[in-house]
Amino acid sequence: MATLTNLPATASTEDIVAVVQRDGAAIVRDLLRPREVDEVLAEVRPYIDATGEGQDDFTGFKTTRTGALVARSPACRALILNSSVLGAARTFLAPYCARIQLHLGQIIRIKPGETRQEIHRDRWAWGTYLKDIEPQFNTIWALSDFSAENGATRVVPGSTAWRDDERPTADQVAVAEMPRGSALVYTGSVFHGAGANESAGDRVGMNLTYSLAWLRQEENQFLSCPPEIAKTLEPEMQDLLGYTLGSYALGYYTPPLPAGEGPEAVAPEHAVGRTPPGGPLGDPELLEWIRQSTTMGTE
Ligand SMILES: O=C(O)CCC(=O)C(=O)O
Ligand SMILES: [Fe+2]
Repeated sequence: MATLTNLPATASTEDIVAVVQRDGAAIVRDLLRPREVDEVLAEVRPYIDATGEGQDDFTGFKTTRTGALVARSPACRALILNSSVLGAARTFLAPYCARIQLHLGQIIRIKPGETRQEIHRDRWAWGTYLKDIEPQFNTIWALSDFSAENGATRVVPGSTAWRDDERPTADQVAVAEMPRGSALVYTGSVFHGAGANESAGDRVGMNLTYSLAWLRQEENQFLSCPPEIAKTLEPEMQDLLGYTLGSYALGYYTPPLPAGEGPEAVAPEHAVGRTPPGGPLGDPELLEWIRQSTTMGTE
């Protein structure tokens, strides 16, 4: 049986990134105190209770998935901004992008009787086009204990560079058993899947994932957290939602106002009442960097 490296809550960003680069996944134990887990659950419980089960075997016929966590829950926002995990996401994805974004936020409750989810890569959300870059850094925060019996995530350490059509043997699969308040961190490329719940209680996890800001988000954050709500949040969260450029000119918009009544191209910060750094299309230094790292502009 394969195993996952367990790191203490005091692990540095570099420690987390080093294990994730080597194995594709790690457990960071006891990041949250019991009271903090209780606060998260108190805020999201009404939404979880009102969420219906999945409609196919991938999302799980006995699994509920609850979203819009940024708009709905300040305690969830604090987890999204957790400095060691977000720091690890930024460091890990830095070779492939100028900025990262929140890709999705979802509470996954696996009820008793649920069967195993198919082993997969989360990067398949974008199909199999992306080959040589790592698009994603993921977390599942344990809001209940995670055990082999109640459906702890099953992960294949070391599978990051496997072909898309490879599948693990039973002894290559590790079970992410961890106490509530811990987090499984894993890449978009590592093979994994939710376990079967053969216990009498729910397994509850919060899946928070980050991706390169030049890719489309799995959970559309502009619809799950529209500008009226995003305006009330801290700038770092606004940026993670996508209310900032993903690169030079990437993500600008034009407010659809009558002729002459509004600006033309503006950066997304405009929608949340902020003045972006650089011009409306972003930092001119970034344009220069693009010029220098490509042959753009040479005849
Ligand atoms: O809930 C889990 O343990 C994993 C779920 C998962 O991997 C997914 O839905 O993509
Ligand atoms: Fe997954």
